[in-house]
Amino acid sequence: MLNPHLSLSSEVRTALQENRPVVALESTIIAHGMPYPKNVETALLVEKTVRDAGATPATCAIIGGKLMAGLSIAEIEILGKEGSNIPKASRRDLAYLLSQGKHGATTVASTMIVAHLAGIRIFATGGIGGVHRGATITMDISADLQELAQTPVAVVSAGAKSILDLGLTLEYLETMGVPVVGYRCEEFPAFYTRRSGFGVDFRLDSASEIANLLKTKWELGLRGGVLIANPVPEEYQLDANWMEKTIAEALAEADQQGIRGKAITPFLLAKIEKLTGGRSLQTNIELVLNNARLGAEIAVAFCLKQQA
Ligand code: PSU
Ligand code: MN
Repeated sequence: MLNPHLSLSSEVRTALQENRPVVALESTIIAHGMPYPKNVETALLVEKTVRDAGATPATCAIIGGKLMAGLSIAEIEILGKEGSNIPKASRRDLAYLLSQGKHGATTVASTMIVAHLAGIRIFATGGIGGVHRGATITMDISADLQELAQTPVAVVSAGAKSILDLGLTLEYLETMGVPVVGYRCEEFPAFYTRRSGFGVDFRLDSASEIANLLKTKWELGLRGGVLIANPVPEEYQLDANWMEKTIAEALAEADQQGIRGKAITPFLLAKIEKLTGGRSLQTNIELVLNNARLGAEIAVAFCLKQQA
């Protein structure tokens, strides 16, 4: 029985019924993470990438008070065009937006919730939220981390941006029992760059081994997800020192303007894009496509193992 608040596109419903691989995708990245029309173009290209790799894409959002897995092109257009007019919806926002019949752009946390309700195990995105720099004072820790601790969905990301405190983010995940798997890498990637100076917990070099780890974790009845770190392809990574300077400048400006809470990540993303003359956006797009590809490969491998 499907949850009464959830609605699946016919493509997603059929794929799930036939036990075919499905990859969940988020929508905060569309409404708050990239400018129009690049956001819509990218969202559609990400869906195509998932399809080309043999899985069905399920872009998630809240439309008119319904949790959606699988959006029409028109719905993706609305999210992209309306941008920041669409509320950024994390776990705490769901009940309000649904009960008011509103739209919402789902974060990593809430996309995991939608995926889980729909029966989707694999989710690909750009970067996850984490423990912010200065969190010892602000207590700004993304709800994405708690979600990884409790909801059984694997999240493929290019690590996390160094707008966050990556060391504390990894400590938090360890405390919560969330395995951090590096796909063909030993270091946790820092989104725009392949390296961060922090190690992953385990390196795995194939989608099949990752699918095996997921199956094993969930067979054990261990709750929560797995974070799969997939570094941005070499040719698209940005210079680490330049990014560190740029991020410091963006953080200083956010501080000056008193930007806080859920507004901070979108603010920093837009600022970094401006400061890098759009190069951060190009890298962002490429790493999302790269994650969509790996997400689909893992979903295909996971499906095979479920049927074996
Ligand atoms: N990191 C990015 N791009 C994004 C986000 C994070 O590089 O678009 C979005 C994701 O949706 C993530 C959310 O779940 O920001 C985290 O926001 P917060 O820190 O407010 O929980
Ligand atoms: Mn936050």
